[in-house]
Amino acid sequence: MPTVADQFVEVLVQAGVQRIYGIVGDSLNPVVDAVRRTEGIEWVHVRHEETAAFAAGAEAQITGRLAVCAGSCGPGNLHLINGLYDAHRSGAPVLALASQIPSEQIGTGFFQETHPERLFNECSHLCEVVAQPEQMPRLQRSAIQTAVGRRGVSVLVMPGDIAERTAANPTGQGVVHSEPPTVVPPESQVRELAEVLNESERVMLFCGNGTRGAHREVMELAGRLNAPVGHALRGKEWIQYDNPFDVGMSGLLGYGACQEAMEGADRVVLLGTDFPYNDFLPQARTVQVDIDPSHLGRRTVLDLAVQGDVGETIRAVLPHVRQKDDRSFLDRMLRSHADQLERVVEAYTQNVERQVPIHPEFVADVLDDLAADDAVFTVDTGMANVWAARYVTPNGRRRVLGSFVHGSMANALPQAVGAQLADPDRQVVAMAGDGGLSMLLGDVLTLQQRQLPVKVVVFNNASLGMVKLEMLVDGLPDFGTDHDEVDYAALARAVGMHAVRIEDPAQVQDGLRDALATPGPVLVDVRTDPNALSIPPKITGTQVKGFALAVSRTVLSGGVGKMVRLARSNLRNIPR
Ligand SMILES: Cc1ncc(C[n+]2csc(CCOP(=O)(O)OP(=O)(O)O)c2C)c(N)n1
Repeated sequence: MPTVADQFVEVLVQAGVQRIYGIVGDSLNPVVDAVRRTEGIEWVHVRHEETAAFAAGAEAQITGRLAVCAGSCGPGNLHLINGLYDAHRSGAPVLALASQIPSEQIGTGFFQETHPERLFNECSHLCEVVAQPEQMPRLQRSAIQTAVGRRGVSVLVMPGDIAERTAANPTGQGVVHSEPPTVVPPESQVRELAEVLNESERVMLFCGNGTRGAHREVMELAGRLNAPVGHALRGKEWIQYDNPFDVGMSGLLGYGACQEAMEGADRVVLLGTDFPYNDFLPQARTVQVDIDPSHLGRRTVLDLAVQGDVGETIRAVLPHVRQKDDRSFLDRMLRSHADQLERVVEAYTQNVERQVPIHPEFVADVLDDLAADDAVFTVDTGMANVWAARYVTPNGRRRVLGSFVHGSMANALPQAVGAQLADPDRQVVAMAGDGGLSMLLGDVLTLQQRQLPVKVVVFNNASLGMVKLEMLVDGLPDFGTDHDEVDYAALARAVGMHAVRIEDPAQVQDGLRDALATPGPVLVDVRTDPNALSIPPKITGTQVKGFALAVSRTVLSGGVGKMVRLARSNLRNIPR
């Protein structure tokens, strides 16, 4: 007779799950043993459960299908939490198994006791305890269906003794419904949207993650309206390529004329974006289209709110939208965008081939040139995010995964693990900060031991660079941000991994080219300039003041040389 654990694993296999990421232990052992005995599913041993959750989230984002992670009772599953928040907030269908202490001990303050059903509530659509075998497999199928259908996390909490018990119900066969429905707004809304677009003179489209799969439709609408098209970070990979209307990106990491276009437009159309920084939105003259009604109007006041899939909505509205003749707004924005790119982005990559320490933007630029057309980039929260946003050129086939909504550090390495396992033949490049890498460093061992051919490029500035920038902008001298230099290549070599350290800019091209061409895992540790900081496209008076204040404070405390260098490298980047 199968146990509940056997049944659990069988249901996963039926749902197409090929692996479970996690770390074995006590209450989880019956499930792990069932994996050992079951064909078609493997146990992926990682070194930190946070890696397990991030890897599952990345796998789900690459495949669009359910991915699974697991943690043993108490601290084991507690470690999953940050990665689960990230997966949930990224809309990645993930099932997490949080195993639990023996059921008879629950509530007694037993060894390792926690209450995962309370802890994981906020980062899941469904979080339930399997208290008796009779609940299975129905509860598990419901958890899977919820994760897949509502795109997010489900958590099952299962005491080890329940997992060991004989299954009470036949496993049977189940189906997972995974094709999302087409959401088209009602005719009245389509007409209203068309009217608003027709009566506006200068329309600007601002695109987010919800424009995935709607590139053609967005371009057609932009052409009809002569509308500049800007994007949020999560919209970049879907909308920036082959886009003659591109005016860049908004937000703290943004660049180009996106902000200017938003301010100059008499109508801003938010397409599939829940872009969180309301200060960057005009707070007027705005219409929004989103498949999720909870996104409508939550960042800005709206003239019109339309619930619908972006592609479907545009297809429905296009027949009612008149071709605009006047291109002057669009042309002005395109020119301004080109000028700004020239000044802001190119300023960094010109003459940087000789700069020591190596300019991180030079590294990102070279990486962009050399990486495969269908590479997956995983990008650490921190400055790597900025470099990826500015230098990784999307083309509709590449993917860029980051912790774009949750904003957690240390995501790049574990996400690369999941992306590579999901697609073993694809080039996966992790753009890691040295702070991020050191946080989950143990999982470099996972790359080596499984021989996952991930290429980890460490932007090693011996500093928590992003926070250094935040402090400067807030008028604080940087403090607690710098640490001793670490040779991550030496660390990687110590575990048998192929690794290179690059300190000379002349080695960047060849070093990265060789690394990408080397089979198996490779770590490239690039010693980069900690003072190469980016400045947001729209910097306020107070922020400038803060910047100046930090400069003078640091000068007063003796750090003249450093601040002069920093000021020099940033001056070129401040939009005029
Ligand atoms: C788990 C976590 N801790 C702290 C932060 C705050 N934080 C954001 S970026 C950052 C610095 C990242 O440093 P590093 O990985 O070295 O990258 P760099 O910015 O220097 O390129 C910190 C501390 C965070 N986002 N997540």
